[in-house]
Amino acid sequence: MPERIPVVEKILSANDRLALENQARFEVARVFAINIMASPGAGKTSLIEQTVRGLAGRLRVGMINGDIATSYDADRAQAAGATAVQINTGGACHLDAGMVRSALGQLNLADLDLVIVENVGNLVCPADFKLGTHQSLLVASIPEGDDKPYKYPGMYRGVDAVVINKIDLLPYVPFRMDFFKQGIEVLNPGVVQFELSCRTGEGLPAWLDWLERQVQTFKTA
Ligand SMILES: Nc1nc2c(ncn2[C@@H]2O[C@H](COP(=O)(O)OP(=O)(O)OP(=O)(O)O)[C@@H](O)[C@H]2O)c(=O)[nH]1
Ligand SMILES: [Mg+2]
Repeated sequence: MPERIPVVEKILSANDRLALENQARFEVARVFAINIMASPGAGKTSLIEQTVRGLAGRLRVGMINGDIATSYDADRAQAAGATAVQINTGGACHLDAGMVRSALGQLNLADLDLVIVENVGNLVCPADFKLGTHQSLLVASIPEGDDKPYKYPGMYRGVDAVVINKIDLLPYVPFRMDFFKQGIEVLNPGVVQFELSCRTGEGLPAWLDWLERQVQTFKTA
């Protein structure tokens, strides 16, 4: 129905405007922001916990967590040392820029170098909503299967970096790393990738160094 199309466009552009406002707030405060997306249980919060601990004394980290319900993940990030704010989306399957704007009202950006946004676990909708972060990261994990880039191309196409988590499970779960990476390469040629395990710590230093470099490059630009 033709009259529906302008409504959708209006909603999307309203979100984009709010995203630009969020980005401006990050710019003014010189805070680098990254949006982490993944399927449920891929290890978003585990990566955030490891990142906060691994960068302790190097970067001051804030975390905005989006979940349909509970504050479990914000509590975990806070326990790891982040300043964390919880957003309950009340059923929505993604964060939007307005929700992030509300959360920013509860964070003192002047005390932070990095804000990590944990999006709602979902490989579809979050990719369509800009939040105003500088970069976006997809956390994939071994037990999800090696076909995910082929089945969820929109998510893999739009991100700035991919973390492949749970590599400690490679001996136990069928997963063709070459096939998985070929899928990513077709959709997002040359995208930065990290293979790591939040459980064993293997591969974490390369991720932490890269993230710290992104923040420092942003701050000195
Ligand atoms: N074996 C293994 N398990 C992991 C690893 N990273 C996370 N897990 C486990 O995976 C489960 C989910 O981890 P979370 O960090 O809560 O995942 P999430 O993506 O934040 O989940 P939601 O926020 O619910 O979407 C937990 O039981 C973690 O202990 C890993 O590297 N290896
Ligand atoms: Mg989580």
